[in-house]
Order: sequence, then structure tokens, then C-alpha cells
Amino acid sequence: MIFYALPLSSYSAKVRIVLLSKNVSFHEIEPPEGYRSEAYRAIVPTGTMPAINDEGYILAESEAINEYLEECYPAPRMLPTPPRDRATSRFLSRFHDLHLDPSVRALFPLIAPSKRDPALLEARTADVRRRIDQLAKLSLLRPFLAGDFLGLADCGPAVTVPLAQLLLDAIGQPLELPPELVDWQIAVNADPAVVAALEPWRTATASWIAAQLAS
Ligand SMILES: N[C@@H](CCC(=O)N[C@@H](CS)C(=O)NCC(=O)O)C(=O)O
Repeated sequence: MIFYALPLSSYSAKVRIVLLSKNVSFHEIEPPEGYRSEAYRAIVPTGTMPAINDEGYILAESEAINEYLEECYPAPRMLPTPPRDRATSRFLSRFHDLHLDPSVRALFPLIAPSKRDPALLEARTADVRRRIDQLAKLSLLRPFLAGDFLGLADCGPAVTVPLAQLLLDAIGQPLELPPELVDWQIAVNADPAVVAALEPWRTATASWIAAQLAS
């Protein structure tokens, strides 16, 4: 399986967690000539990353990829069995992709000190804190977001919550996680697949933030 990804991409890290958890044999490469390029669109029509090529089967969108991996590689399972917990897991994944991650991503243009608009910064940091509080309220936290094992619902927030922490640290407004999420983060960070999947992302993100702060 070919995995199109970049170290700096948080959605790539979200899928990498599942690939490593399930011990899938894969070859990670950067999109040829970059995502959105003609060359990459010839393979992945949306031009978006991450994507996989599984023996000629092309699939983009992190959550679709993770669900496909869950079906092709059922062990260890990453979706709960009871229908309501399963639905909650899927709800949390959508909450992450549609609300939490876009809120955190909206801080990117404001990290460089020269580009900080105080009013915008205040509004966007407040929005991130609101979304993090919502994540704590909406999750099952047993101690993972949708149950008692690392599941698909954890994979996005496993990257986006530390991203929010790093970005808010960079602007001097550290994020205090709700206590339930502190326990969740300890459990997630104890998982070897999460540690390995996030390692390239942590290095690339630290460099990007340092470059922004110096600009
Ligand atoms: N909804 C997508 C989001 C992934 C995403 O935002 N990827 C960025 C790179 S990190 C991208 O491909 N951007 C190109 C575009 O949107 O045209 C997913 O879950 O895979």
C-alpha cells in the first residue's frame, strides 16, 4: 500500500496512527510535485492528502481511509461494537474534521508575531478553547474518546489537541485542558503507535512554529 503523506500534515498523522496500530505494511511517500499538483491529481483526482493506493485502489479523505483500514484489517479493532458507541465514534470523528481541526487551523496565519491582529487572535483562541471544551463534553472518556481502547475517534484529536497546545504556547496563551482530557491525553500518548505516528509530525511542526516565530 502506498500512503501519500507529509510529515507536517496533521491529517496524515491521523491516518498514520491507524496504519501503525494495525501493523499494515505500507510505503509512505510525498505527493509527486506536491499536493494539488497536476502530477498528483493524475493519481488522486481531488489533489488532497492524505491518500492511499492499495494495489490500484485510490482513496482520499482521512476518515474514509481509516474506516477502510478498519474493515480490511479488523485487528486490533478501532470501532466500538454497540451501535450507539459506534455512532458516537463516527460523530466525534466528524466533529473533529468539521469543527475542532478547522478552529485550530485558523490560528496558523496568526503565529508570526508581525501578523497578529489582537482582536482576531482573541476571537480565534476563544473559539479553540470552546471547541476543546465541547470535545470533553461530547466524548465518552472511558478513558478514550469513544470507549476503553484506542479507536478511530481518538486519531484526529490525538494530533489536533497537541497542535492546539503548541500553537497557543507559541502565542503565549497556554491551553489548560479540561481534567478529563488530561487523563485521555495520558492514555493516548502511552500508545506506541501514537508515539511513532506523531514523531515526524512533532519534528516538522516544531520547525514550522520556530520559523513563524522568527519571521
Ligand atoms: N478532509 C481532508 C482534509 C485533509 C487536508 O486538509 N489536507 C490538506 C493538506 S494537509 C490538503 O490536501 N489540501 C489541499 C486542498 O485542500 O486542495 C481529510 O480528512 O483528509
